[in-house]
Amino acid sequence: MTDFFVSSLGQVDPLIRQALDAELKRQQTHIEMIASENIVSRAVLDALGHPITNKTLEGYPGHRFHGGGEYVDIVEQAAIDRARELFDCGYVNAQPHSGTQANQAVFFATLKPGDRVLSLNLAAGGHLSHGASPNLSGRWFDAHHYGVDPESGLIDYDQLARSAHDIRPTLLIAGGSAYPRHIDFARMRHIADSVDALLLVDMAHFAGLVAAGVHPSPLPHADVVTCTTTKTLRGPRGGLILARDSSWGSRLQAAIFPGVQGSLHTQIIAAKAVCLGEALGDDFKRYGRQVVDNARGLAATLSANGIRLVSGGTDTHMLLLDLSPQGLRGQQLQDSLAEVHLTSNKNPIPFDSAKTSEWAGLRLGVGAATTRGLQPDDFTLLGEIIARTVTRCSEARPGGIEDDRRQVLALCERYPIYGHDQT
Ligand code: DSN
Repeated sequence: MTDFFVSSLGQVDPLIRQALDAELKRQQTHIEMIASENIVSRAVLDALGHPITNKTLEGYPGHRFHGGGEYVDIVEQAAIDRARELFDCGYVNAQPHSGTQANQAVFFATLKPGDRVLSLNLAAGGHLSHGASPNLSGRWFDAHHYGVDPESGLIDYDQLARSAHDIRPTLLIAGGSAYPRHIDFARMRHIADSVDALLLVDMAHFAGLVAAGVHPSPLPHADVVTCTTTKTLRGPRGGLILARDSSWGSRLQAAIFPGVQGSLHTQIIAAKAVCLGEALGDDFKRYGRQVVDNARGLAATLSANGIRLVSGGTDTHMLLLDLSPQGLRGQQLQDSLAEVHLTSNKNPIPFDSAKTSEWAGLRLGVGAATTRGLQPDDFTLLGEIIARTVTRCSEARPGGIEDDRRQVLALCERYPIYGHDQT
C-alpha cells in the first residue's frame, strides 16, 4: 500500500524513476552543446516541483476566474515586475507556455488570417513559428521570407528592404533559432516603418545575453518582443511577451488568454519568477560575459582547425558549423560527437537542402557548459576534440574516440551538476 502524499516516485513508479535517474546521469556525464539548452538552478527546480502546480487559474493577477489565487498573484506579479526591470520595458506577459505560443499570440493580436508576414527563412536560421509552411503560422498567414548573403552569411538588409517594398507585410519578424550574429534592430525598424509594418523581434536564443547587457536590446526598436525563458535566460520551459510600452497590451493579454491558451502553468510561472530574479543579479551579468567570451574562443579554435563557420564566427552563444568543405552531413557529426559525450544538433546552413538527412550544418551553443563553469581553456580543448571528430568522420578514421571521451568525462567530473540528492 502506498501513501498518496508521502510515497516517493521510486516507490510509486519505478519505470519513470529509473528513466529520470538515467536522464540526470546523462546530463552529468555529457557536455551539453545544444544552443537552446541550459542548466537551471536548484531554486528553479524547487519551484517546478512545488504543489503550486495544483492551482487552476485563468486571467491575470487581481482578475481571475477562479478563487484562491492570492498567492499565485504574488508569484505572477513578481515575474512581471522582474521581467520589466530586467528588460527595461513597460509591458510583460509571463504566461506563454512556450516561445511558439508567444509568437502565436502575437500573430493573433496583430494579424487577420491571410495577412502578409515577412521573416527569416528556416535555412538561414529562422523559426517554424514565423510562418514556415508546416506550421499553423505558415498555413493561416501569407508568409514570405528573407535570407542571408551567400558570401557573408549575414542578413542581406538591402535585399530585405526590397522584399519588404514588394511584399508590403503587415508584420516583419527578426530573430530565429540559428542566426549567430547580432541583428541590426534599428535597420529592421527603419524597414518596417518604410512599409508601415509592425516589427516583432523573437529573441528566444539571446534573451539571456540581452538581460546580462552583453547583446543589444531589441526593446527600443520593436513593437513586440517574444522570448523563451529556457535558453540563455537559464529558466524553465516557457515563454514571455514583452513590449517597450502598453500600446499592444490589452490585445496581447486577450490573445494569450482566452485567445490561444487556457489556465496558467502555475509552477512554471513560479520558476520563471525565480529565473528572472536570478538574471537581475551580478552573477548573471558575469555569466553572460563568460558565455560570449567562451563562444568566441570556441569559434577561434574551430576556425584555426580548418572548420568553416557560417558568417565566420559568432556574436552570441551560438555557432553554426558548415561541414560542406569536408563533405559531411550534420547527422554524421552529431552522432560522432555523441560517442565522445558531446551533445549537439544537426542544422541546415543557408541555402541548404530541405531534407534533414542532407543538412550540412551542425549547431553548437556554449550556454549550458558555461553554466557548468567551463573556462576558456576548457572550450579550447572542446574545440580541439570537435575538430578531431570532424577529421575522424571525414576521413573515416576511428582512432582516438576513447581518449577524447575520457577528456570530456574529466571535464564533467571537474564541473559537476547537481548533487546526487536529486535521485
Ligand atoms: N527552436 C528550437 C531550438 O532552437 O533548438 C527549440 O527551442
